[in-house]
Order: sequence, then structure tokens, then C-alpha cells
Amino acid sequence: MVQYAEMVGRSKCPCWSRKLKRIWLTVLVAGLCMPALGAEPAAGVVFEDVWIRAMPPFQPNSAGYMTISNSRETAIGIVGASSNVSKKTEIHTTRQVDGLMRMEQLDGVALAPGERLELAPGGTHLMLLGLEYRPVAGDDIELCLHLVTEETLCTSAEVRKSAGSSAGGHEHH
Ligand SMILES: [Cu+2]
Repeated sequence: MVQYAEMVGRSKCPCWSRKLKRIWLTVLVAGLCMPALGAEPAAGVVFEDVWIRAMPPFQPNSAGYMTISNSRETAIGIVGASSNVSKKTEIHTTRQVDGLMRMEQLDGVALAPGERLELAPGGTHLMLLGLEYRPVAGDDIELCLHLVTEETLCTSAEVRKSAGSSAGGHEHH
């Protein structure tokens, strides 16, 4: 009788632990998925007209442009940027020095509540340095802005040949 009980006990044990393991796995997976579903990464910050410039072959760098609107009640400070196509992404502005347009790196830009900032050719832009490959229209490009609050806001960008032209649009010669 004792032997029987032991057998039952032994055979039940692995089943129970397997069940427990499955429950824990479910809890773990649900826990991992939650932040991705719940958090809205760019809440209160709106990106419009996001694009990066298509470059001819063998060009190491490109530039990214967008309009950023801060609809939060607090100011945002953008202190860095990154992309999935370049080794490094810097915030640049364009300044006229001795009649020549020169690019300068900025430490960051701030947007007051309700402020709108246009990153455009000839002005402030994101500099994509060290392209990992040559982006073409239709590529899945991601541009991210890093805030002083350690928040990262990402958005997808179109690849365009010039401002205003959409992906696959006509070319002017
Ligand atoms: Cu630049």
C-alpha cells in the first residue's frame, strides 16, 4: 500500500510541476508583453512629414527631416537621436559662415509646450552618419529622438529624393 501511494505521488508530481511551470510562463509572457501594449511611446509628441534623403551610391551619410509638435503641458528637451540605418545620428543646424552654408552639431533642442519645430533641408536636421546600407524608397526606416528625461520617441520615416516628393514620386532633372 505504501508502495502504491509512493508511485502515485511520484507520478503526480511531475505533472503538477509542469502545470505550474506553464502558469508561470504565462504570467512571465503576459508581463513582458504588457509594457509594449500599454505604453504609448510618443504620447503628446506628434511627428509629421518624417523622411530621410535617398542618397546616391557610396555616400556615407544622409539626413533626416520631420516636423515635431509638442502637445504636452511640459517642455521637451531633445538631446540625441538614433536610427536603424546609421551608426550615429546627430542633431545639426545649418549656419551661414562667410557666405558659405556650414553644418554645426547641436547639443540639443528644446520645445516649449505647444511649440512646433520643423527639421528641414537648409535648417536644423538629423544627420545620419555612417549608413549601414543605402536606403531606398519603401525601406522600413526608424528615427528615434532621445529626450533629456531618458525617454526615447521613435517614428518611421519615408525615403525621399527631395522635400515634398513622396516615395516612388517623379524626379526633377
Ligand atoms: Cu548635417
